[in-house]
Amino acid sequence: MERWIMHVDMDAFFASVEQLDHPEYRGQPVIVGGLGNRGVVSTASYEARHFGVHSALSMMEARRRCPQGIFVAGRYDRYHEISRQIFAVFAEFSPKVEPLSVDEAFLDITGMERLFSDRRSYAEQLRQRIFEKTGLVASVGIAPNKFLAKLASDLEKPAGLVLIERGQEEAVLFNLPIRRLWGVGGKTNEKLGQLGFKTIGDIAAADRRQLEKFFGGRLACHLIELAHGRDDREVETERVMQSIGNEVTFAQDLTQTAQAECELLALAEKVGWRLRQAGVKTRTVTLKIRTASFRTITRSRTLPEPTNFDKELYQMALELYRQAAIGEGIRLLGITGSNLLLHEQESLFGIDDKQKKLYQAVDSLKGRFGNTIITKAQLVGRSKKE
Ligand code: TTP
Ligand code: MG
Repeated sequence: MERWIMHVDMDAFFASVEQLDHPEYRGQPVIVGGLGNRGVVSTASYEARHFGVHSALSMMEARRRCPQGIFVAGRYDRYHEISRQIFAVFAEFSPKVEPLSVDEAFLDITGMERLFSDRRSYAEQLRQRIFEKTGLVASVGIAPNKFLAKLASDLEKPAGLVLIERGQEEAVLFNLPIRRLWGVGGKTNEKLGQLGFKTIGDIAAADRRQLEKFFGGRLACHLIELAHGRDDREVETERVMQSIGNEVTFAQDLTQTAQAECELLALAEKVGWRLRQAGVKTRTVTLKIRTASFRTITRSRTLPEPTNFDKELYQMALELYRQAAIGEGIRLLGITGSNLLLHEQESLFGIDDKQKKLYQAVDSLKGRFGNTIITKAQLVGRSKKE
C-alpha cells in the first residue's frame, strides 16, 4: 500500500496562545520567553519575526531588534492544556499519531482513503477542526514520507497546506538549501557548505565516494537518500512508560551557576542510566526547578532524535536551565525524559557507534559495582546534598 503521511505543526505556538487569550495582542509582535537579562526567546509571533526575532535568540537582542514588542513570560500549563486538545483532534484523524513536540505530530493516513475524498481536503478538515476546538491555526504537510511531510508543513507557514505528490519529490527539493534536510545539524551543514554544496540538488548529484570520505558511509547514504526525497521511517506510536526522571532537593539552596550545572550533569547521568537500563530512549526532556521562594518552573524541549545518552540529556537540560534565567537560589532540580520509545530506533544520523560502546562499557561497570562507580570528572567533589 502506498504510504501517506501528514505532518501538523502549530504556527508560532506559544505566541499564538498569548494572542488568543489576550485579544489586544493580536496583530502585534509578541515575544515569549525568559524575561531576565540572560533569558532566551522561546518563540515570536509572525509579526515579531519581521523584526528578525526568532526562537533561541537572546532576549536582550530581541529587545534591541523589536523595542515595541510585547514581551511575555511563558504560561506553560496553558500551552500544555491546548496541546492536549490538539492531540485529541489528531487522534480523531488517524489511529497512528507520533508526537514530535508540544505542537507537532506525524499522522499516518496510509490506507485511509475511504474516509476522505482527497488528501488535501482531509488536511483542510483537520485544520478546521483544530481551529474550532482551540481558535489556533496549524500548518500541514502531506507527503509520501515523514521527511517530506515535515518539510511540506514548513514550506508555506503560517497557515500553510502543502501536498507533495509522488514523483514530485525532486522538483520540490532540488532548489532548496541544504539546511532543509531534516536532522542535518549545524556541523554537518557547515561542512557541506565548505565542500561547496548549496542546494539539496547538489547533494543528490554528489559523488557518493566524496561524501563518504567526509561523513562516513552511514551519514553519506542518508544524505543522498533524503536529497532524493526517500525516507522509509515508520510513524512510531509505540509508547512504553510515561516517563523516567529524577529530582533532588538540596540541603542548602544553590546560589552558584556552576553548582547547578554540576547537579544537572549528575541528574542527566542518573536518568540516562535508567533509560538505558529500561531499553528506551526519550524524545522530550523536561527540567524542573524549584527556587528559594518556592516558585516551581518546568521547561521542556523535544529532541529531533530520541536519545538515552547522558551528554545529550545534560546539554538539553543545561540549555533549558539557561533559558529559564532564574534570578534566585535553587532548592530543587529535576530532569525527566518523557515521550519514550521502546525500540532501539536508531538515530538517523551520527548514531555514533563509539559513543554507544562507551556507554555500554560504563553501564556494565555501573551494573557490577553500583551506580556511583563511574562518574564524570566534573562531578567528583561536588557539594553534598540531602
Ligand atoms: P516550533 O513549532 O518550532 O515553533 P513555533 O510553533 O513557535 O513557530 P512555527 O512552527 O510557526 O515556526 O516550536 C513550538 C513551541 O516550542 C514554540 O511555540 C515555543 C517552543 N520552543 C521553545 O521553547 N524553544 C525553542 O527553541 C523552540 C524552537 C521552540
Ligand atoms: Mg510550531
